[in-house]
Amino acid sequence: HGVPGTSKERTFIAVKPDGVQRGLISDIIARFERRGYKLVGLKLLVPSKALANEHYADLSKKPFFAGLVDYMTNGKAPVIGMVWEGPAVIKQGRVMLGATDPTAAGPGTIRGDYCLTIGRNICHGSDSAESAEKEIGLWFGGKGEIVNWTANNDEWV
Ligand code: RTP
Repeated sequence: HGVPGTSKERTFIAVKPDGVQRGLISDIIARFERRGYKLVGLKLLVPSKALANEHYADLSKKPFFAGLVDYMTNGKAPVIGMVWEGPAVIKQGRVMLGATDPTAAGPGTIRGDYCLTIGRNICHGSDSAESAEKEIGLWFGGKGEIVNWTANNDEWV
């Protein structure tokens, strides 16, 4: 699960079903890749209800919870789950996504560039070290699903 506060910090970033349907997977990956973050986990899946319920457990009392879980799990389009690693990736990942409500997201952010509706805000990012640890453990369990590798990009001329 990475080491928060170091260059090995890790976060969970997802492209939600509307982002996949809209063909935004590559753009979202490209932004993190070009920034210099390292992709250490990647999968495409239709999450189970159990996974979505647990992922959004903090929101279980909200009126939009059932609709949120259905949108994530109904299989109309899959989800891309990713683990990205690098300095301050938890905080910067959220900055790169933009505000949860896209009408408040600045230009240059993913949500600020591509969407307007809170219920269809195309992406997710862990909001704290605790959430990152929980979410990475939830979405990535299998042996070898997260890969440690050397990017050779941390010593420019
Ligand atoms: P996220 O984890 O997706 O980056 O968003 P967040 O923590 O900033 O926001 P949170 O309040 O935890 O909401 C999680 C997701 O729930 C959906 N939502 N729908 N219909 C609504 O009013 C509403 N409010 C929130 C969004 O998909 C949001 O990303």
